[in-house]
Amino acid sequence: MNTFGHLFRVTTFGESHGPAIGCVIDGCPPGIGIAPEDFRADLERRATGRSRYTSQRREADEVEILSGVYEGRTTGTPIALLIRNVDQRSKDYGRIADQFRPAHADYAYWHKYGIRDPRGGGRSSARETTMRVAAGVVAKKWLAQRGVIVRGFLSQLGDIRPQGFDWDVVETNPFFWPCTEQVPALEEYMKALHKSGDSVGARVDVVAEGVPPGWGEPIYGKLDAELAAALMGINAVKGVEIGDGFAVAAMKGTENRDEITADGFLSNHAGGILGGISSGQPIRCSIALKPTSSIRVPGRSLDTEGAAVDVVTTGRHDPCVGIRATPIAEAMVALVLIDQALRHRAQCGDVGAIAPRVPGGTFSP
Ligand code: EPS
Repeated sequence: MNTFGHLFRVTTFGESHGPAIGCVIDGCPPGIGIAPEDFRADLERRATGRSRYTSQRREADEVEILSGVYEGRTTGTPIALLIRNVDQRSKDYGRIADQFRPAHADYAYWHKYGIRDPRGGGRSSARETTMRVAAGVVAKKWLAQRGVIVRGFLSQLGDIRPQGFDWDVVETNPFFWPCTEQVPALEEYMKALHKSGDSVGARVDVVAEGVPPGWGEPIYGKLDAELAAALMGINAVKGVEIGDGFAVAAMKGTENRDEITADGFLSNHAGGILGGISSGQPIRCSIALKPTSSIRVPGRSLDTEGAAVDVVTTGRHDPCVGIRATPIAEAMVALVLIDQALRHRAQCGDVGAIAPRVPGGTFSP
């Protein structure tokens, strides 16, 4: 399955070391202004080689719009986007082509298909997420025209957590970290990690503000269920929380409920979703990403013949994939939201609230 969404449908294709990667967006509303340069900012945010703390592969990530846009506006027909791969170094993968990296998808791909493209991780590479971000740019544009802003930040790196929060600083450092004072400590942490040849996990939070009440389906296709599936579908994601997430297990009803007054909700434990439908409050999602499996520290495994091997992965790998995951998670949230908005419009005839509502409020960490 390489297609995502119901009315706003995105199909991605391509491998990390193939000639190109791309996507087709079907069902996109007409009239959205889109130019190749619109993709640049988010693709840069996600790209490798933009700081010393990520993979040093250098891809231009220039989007070619092949169809679905005329005179700078979407036409309602399928939008095909293409990015050519230019900096593949497939010899890095020669030694591990017939070995299974512990914790890597290559073991499961091999057993499922009996064949795989090992170069750069092939289809299981984080390179695929480039096209999710590209499709997310179109979704974000449509959402922004309706007052919906989707943005995220790194909320944990290993065992380090933010000691302050300011949206304005998130984009000023290579980690998407919301507290400037801690950035030097993160840099030191990453340098030591790189030297050790190991990798580390991370957590990313995404917030969608301005979502009106009513988006989401009541039983199957709940907004939170689709967000969880979309976010879990990002490579390396092992956990998703909506609102207070797993913390609700230890809560009392009196602590967890978000009381409602004429001035608004008094809290947002629910993460902006009630009964699978947006409440008008900020939507809060959080993902946990596992440590990169491609590491230099030797690990025991098998090769495709079943012989024991010590796997050592060299090459240009991210010591923490979470550092580049913020724009990817934002894109997945935006794709779910546009799809649910269009579904709501199809059934209910508008994308805003029908009944009077209380103010949704803003996000506070
Ligand atoms: C990746 C391994 C590296 C990363 C790649 C993701 O690929 P390579 O060994 O070819 O340099 O650079 O990330 C990207 C190319 C990208 O655009 O995100 C992996 O195994 O997932």
